Amino acid sequence: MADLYPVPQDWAKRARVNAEKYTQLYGRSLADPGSFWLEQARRLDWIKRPEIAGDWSFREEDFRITWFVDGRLNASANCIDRHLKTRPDQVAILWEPDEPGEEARRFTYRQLHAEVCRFANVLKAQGVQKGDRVTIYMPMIPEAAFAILACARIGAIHSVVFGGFSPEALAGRIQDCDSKIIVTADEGRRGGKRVPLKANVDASAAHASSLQKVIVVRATGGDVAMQDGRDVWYHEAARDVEADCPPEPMGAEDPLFILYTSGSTGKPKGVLHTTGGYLVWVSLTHELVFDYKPGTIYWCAADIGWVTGHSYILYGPLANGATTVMFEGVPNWPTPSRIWEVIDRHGIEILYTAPTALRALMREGDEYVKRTSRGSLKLLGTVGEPINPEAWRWYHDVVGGGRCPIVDTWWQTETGGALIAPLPGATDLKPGSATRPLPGVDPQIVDAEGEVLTGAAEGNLVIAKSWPGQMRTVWGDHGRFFQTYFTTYPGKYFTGDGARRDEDGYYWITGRVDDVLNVSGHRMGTAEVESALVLHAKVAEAAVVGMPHDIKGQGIYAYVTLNSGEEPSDALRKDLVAWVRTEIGPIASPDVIQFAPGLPKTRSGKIMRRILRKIAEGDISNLGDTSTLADPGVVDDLVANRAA
Ligand code: 6R9
Repeated sequence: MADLYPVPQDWAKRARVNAEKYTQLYGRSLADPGSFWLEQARRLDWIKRPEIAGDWSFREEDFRITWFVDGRLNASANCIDRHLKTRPDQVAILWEPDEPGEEARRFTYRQLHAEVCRFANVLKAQGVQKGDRVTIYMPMIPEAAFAILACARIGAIHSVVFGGFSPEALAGRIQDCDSKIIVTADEGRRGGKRVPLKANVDASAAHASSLQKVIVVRATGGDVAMQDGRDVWYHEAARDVEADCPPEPMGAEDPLFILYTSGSTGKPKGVLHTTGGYLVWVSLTHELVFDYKPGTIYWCAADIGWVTGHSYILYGPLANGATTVMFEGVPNWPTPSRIWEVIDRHGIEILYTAPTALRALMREGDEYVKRTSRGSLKLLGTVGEPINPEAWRWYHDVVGGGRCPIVDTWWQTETGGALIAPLPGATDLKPGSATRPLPGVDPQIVDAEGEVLTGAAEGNLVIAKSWPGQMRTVWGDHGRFFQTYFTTYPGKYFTGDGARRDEDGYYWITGRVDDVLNVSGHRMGTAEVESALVLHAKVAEAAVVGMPHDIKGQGIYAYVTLNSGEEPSDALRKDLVAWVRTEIGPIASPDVIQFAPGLPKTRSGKIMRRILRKIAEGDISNLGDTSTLADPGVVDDLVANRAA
């Protein structure tokens, strides 16, 4: 067992949970979930404390998932108001701007309360009511947090759309949840560049007929067009509203937010999370996994537009009375030292980031790290994709100076918060393994037939029992929710991931087993990229697969068949890449486009992706059985014209 990093002794002594306590907590959580979860629910402030814990079934005949259903609470009151008694003057949100020379902004819990109340009153004044969907399309500025928490305060359902998504992608997400109002900014800033958010909203409006109001936060002062009767400057509207806004009492199962994520079909799913279970889950997991003690300066370097930003920049940390850092910029601007400089500047103790960022910074050499102190760091975390052991060791040895445990947290938009992750005071670490399940999580490895494999095994990862942070439905399509997650292995939640469990019971996530790509930790459905490509006037057909990529983890490899009469060219290749960027956003840019006169299809017309994946990976010696193809000849052409 050479590659084992035992729990450091001081961690075992000081942490909230040591190995013995973990075993006991985990055991109780599965043996007596009712009392375990009602006890855990006490970590929140309830208007009415629940007496019912989980009530769920993953079977078709009585399919249901509820947690704490008789409880009442408000998420924003839990993240703000209850800290006003204990830590009103502690910094809640510490904002680091894109420009390194610019001053950081700090909001204490008292100030956060005032800002969120004001934002909530502006939303109300614009007609937003409990249950309405509010789209939030914002840069990483404090107002994004205020808008999110303001929705929670008045019981509106927020749907945050990542600021890097295109007008088309934004329109689809506004329309799908029938959102009448959007909160945006004039522009965003990232790595010294401007992002035209308001102009993107204007462009999306033509395809989003539900949209009636646009609230615009002035962030850069850039010039934007304002449409009379539709567009409202936030700073103007905020002048006319009252300073206080009492939190709306919500049922535990009332929706808190929708977040769109890619699945294996073309249309992103609106993942719905509710209030009580989600908040219990993110608060508990944030406390356990980061061994969080209130006041510790903590930085989750995700974007607020992804679930990691929702759960571990905002809801989890704020529920726990944290000082949470929000960073407007990017890791490699103006230099690859930026992250480490921000850590030194603010005395950050916990850093939570993605393997893709680490790989990109690792490539620049150790000098950029070593010229900074990082003496404040105590704990490191990763999320978003499997971390390769090499990047893990670099993070541990170079970034953390060998002192800081790494918590590799496996989870999904659907799971609300981490499900498999080490606890720094309890779990010996193995580089590349997310280690063991958190309390209440019952993972299983099943084979293709659904047979549960025991002991050391590799197969598909399912979760056998509900946990409070589980998504409750796909917005507007409950049938799709059941169909997507509970029919592959009846009675179990199917994650879409493959995993291996070793002889010590440690889990090693091997990646997606469905048609979902993970590009730089961002989920992308192959079908979404394909639909974008075939919208192009010259494209007849497209098939997209993942390919190994040093920095991004996975890159996008697209096979494109042109309409007859159209000629392949480098110019067209560039045009298609630009096309996908405008249709979806820069994160979906294909890395490779191979023009293909034909795609390998079965006689029933199904594209054989297995073959396309192998060619993209360059593994052409072993293409497997091609005899079932309608025209085996196309494979020779694909191999001969490999583009990578
Ligand atoms: C939180 C988040 C979910 C997919 C998931 C898996 C991959 C996330 C991981 C990981 C290995 C980890 N993933 N964390 N794989 N180790 N620590 O990323 O949510 O964007 O929905 O992506 O990401 O494949 O299924 P989301």
